[in-house]
Amino acid sequence: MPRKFDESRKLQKRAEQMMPGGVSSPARAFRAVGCDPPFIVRGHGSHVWDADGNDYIDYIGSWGPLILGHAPPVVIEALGVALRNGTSFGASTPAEADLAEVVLSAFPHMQKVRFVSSGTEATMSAIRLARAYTKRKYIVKFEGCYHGHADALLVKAGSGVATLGIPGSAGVPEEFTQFTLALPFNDTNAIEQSFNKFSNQIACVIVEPVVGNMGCVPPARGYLEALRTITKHDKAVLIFDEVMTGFRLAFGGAQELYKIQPDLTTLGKIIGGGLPVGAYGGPSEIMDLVAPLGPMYQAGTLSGNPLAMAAGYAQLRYLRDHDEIYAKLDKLSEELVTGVAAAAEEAELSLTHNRVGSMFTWFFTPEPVTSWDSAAKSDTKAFARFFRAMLENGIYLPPSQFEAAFLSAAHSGKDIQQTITAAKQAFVLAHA
Ligand code: HOZ
Repeated sequence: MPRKFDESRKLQKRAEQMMPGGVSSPARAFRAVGCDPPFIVRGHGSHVWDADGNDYIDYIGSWGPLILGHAPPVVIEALGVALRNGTSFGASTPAEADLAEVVLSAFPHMQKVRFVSSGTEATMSAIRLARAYTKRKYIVKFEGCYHGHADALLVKAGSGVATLGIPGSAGVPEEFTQFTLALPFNDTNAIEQSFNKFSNQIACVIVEPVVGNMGCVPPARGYLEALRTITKHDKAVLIFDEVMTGFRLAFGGAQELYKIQPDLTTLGKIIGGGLPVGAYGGPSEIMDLVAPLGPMYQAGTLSGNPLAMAAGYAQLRYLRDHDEIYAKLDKLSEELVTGVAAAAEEAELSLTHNRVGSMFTWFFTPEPVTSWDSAAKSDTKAFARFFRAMLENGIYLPPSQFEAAFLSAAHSGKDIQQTITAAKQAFVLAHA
């Protein structure tokens, strides 16, 4: 029996009357996959349910935060306790220092951290701080990387910008991006050339050390080391945007996995346990420029919100005390990603699969995907057919070729086998 989506369609129509595209964030509108989005009403463990009662195995996980799955008891209990005391005070609370302590323990280069309310705020503030510290104007970012929607960063960006084919964004005057240099990811020559041309003028290089926003793209061997060497040599700040990778690829994020220390790190997603949070941090020498200690201004009414702090602290403490989770995530993700790739091969479809830990993407292209140019060669129409067939089979994937999927500690071997079986059927349809 085909699934019914009547309730979700009704809800979508209602939302469209009042909200652009019916959504609060463009990627959720499912525009790139040619179907209406299911309206999610409940999540538990590895599953979500929509308004029509359809059940899905979820590989979005709220786009990364839910590393323990939906509604993990440890987070729900901590939230219950915090909630009874109130929702927001706009004042300091003990919970901020609790979360700060565990974040600092995971990132050895960080001596201080500032909490904000989203990843966008974290990256925007880290760049302002890098400029304040170096007294330079230029910034380097990479094509297909996405660091939120601040004006200067919406240049050749990934995520929804890439999905919807919007090259930059309307409403951003070119003067606002004149100091943004967008270079190809994984290309050491390009970065060397830029530093030669703009020597002593580049404030920072910001990078997703493992990219999640053009689909999952790992760094080439030696690439992060090269970024570290070049930035150090030119006294530019190296910013690792670990909003996705922090506490996901390892407790200490991509920088622990690849053993590279950046100057500043931005965080979000997992550190909020599913509530809105971001953070940026680094050595005191840089962080002490942030107001009220220094002249770099950044503020927020809901920054350090006690509910977000409590949820994040509960989730991070659980991860710290259950380090074995990372090996389990790695093993199950490998089983899933290679199982689906083998099903594609059986169906004589050439896919490329990229995976680092529990972040992964099946690209509908036979060629290796190492940069935006190679990701963009994917057959997005075939991806959309695959996506719709998977959804019909009860598998909820990111609705874009250019977004990473995530596995959680709540996923089971049974979920993985069910997903591989669904993929076998979907590949037959994706062929059509
Ligand atoms: N920027 C997010 C994915 N990379 C999408 C967030 C959302 O639409 O919820």
